[in-house]
Amino acid sequence: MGTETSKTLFSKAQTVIPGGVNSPVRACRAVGTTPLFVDRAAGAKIYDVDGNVYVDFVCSWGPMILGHGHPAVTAAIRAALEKGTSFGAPCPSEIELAELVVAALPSVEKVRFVSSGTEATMSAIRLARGYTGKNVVVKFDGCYHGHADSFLVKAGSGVITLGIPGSPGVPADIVKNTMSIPYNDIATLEKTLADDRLGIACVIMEPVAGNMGVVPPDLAFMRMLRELTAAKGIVLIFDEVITGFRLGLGGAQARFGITPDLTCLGKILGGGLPVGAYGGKAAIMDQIAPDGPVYQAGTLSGNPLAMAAGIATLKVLKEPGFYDRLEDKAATFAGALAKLADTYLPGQTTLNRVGSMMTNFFTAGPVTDFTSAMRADTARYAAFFRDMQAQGIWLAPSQFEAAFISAAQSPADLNLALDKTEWSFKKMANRPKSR
Ligand code: HOZ
Repeated sequence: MGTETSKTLFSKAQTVIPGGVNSPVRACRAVGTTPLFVDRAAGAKIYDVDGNVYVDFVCSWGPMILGHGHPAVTAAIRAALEKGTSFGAPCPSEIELAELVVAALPSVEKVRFVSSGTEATMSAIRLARGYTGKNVVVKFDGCYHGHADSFLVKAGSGVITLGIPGSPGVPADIVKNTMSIPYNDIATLEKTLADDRLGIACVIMEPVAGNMGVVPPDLAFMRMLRELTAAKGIVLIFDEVITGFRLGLGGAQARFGITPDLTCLGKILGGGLPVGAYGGKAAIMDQIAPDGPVYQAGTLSGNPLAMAAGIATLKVLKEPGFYDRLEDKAATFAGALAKLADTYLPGQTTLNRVGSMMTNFFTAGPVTDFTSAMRADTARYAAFFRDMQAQGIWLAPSQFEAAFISAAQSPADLNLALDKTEWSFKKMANRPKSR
């Protein structure tokens, strides 16, 4: 089946929506195609408006860990819907979700719900600045923390994908307070944090980078980061918008045994509805209005439908063995994928995986930071993406994003993806590299 209806809709969308999309990577420019318009999604599959079906490895960029339309989540949303869609006043489900978050993440004593990951990170740095009385935010090259002004410095995700170095509209006066340093580079970290003249309020980190493709942290680096920030009174923020409830109930912080001061959450927390959150030590969180002077607010914050979806999702994730099964599935899949790469493209790819998130980089590797991620052959990834889409496998339309394993993917779904990968790699092996 073709994709003519999607193409027609895309032309129409471009007349009323900038670039025809509401988030840039979706435009699929980096892979030389145009977006598929989705009609519906169920379990491990998405169905486009032309009637094509795809095994979904994008999982809405992470949230759909249970697959699409999980019955418990759908039932919870339906029940909440019957009671009203937005109150602009507290509702009991906010407490229930907050209690689930606090129980899952021991570093989080109090949590504030917002409506997106971007809101969570921008609010967290405001809080860190208010708490410390300092201005500078340190981030890491290739990490992406949403699109707030302070973060658009050497950022990942769509910013790398589209090759945008910074963004017009972000005042120099704001980003002068953002320092971006290399991920996993202990020497630069030590030097930066040692300089008291900089006035560092916080360091924000993706504890597993997921927006320059998946890049695992070096544990020694993380430990040093925790030690130095604690010694200097710098607030350590983990952006667990992707890794939270993805790498285990306790996120990356539990997996690696490193405790941040503040944590940002989103994606899975909302069970597929728009939610973000930031939380941490009560002493810091109590600085937020109305208890403290740091202002942050939101009409749809704590939205009852989103709370219901989040609660239902977290309850399934808490079932015994959930993460062990997901980990096994991801490890088996990644093992088979690596074997295919070794057979057909030896020394030409690097598979980075942490739990159920992974990226197969088209470069010899190792990929440990932004510089090494940028060595990936994006033209090869684009060819691979197009092959996979044509064969019913839906991957992120960028080399610099993660592929996600969900609980809904069956062995047959994963084997189909491996078969199609083999077919594409075989073709690629007979073609010269683009660079
Ligand atoms: N920035 C997200 C991916 N890491 C979202 C992309 C999208 O929804 O288009």
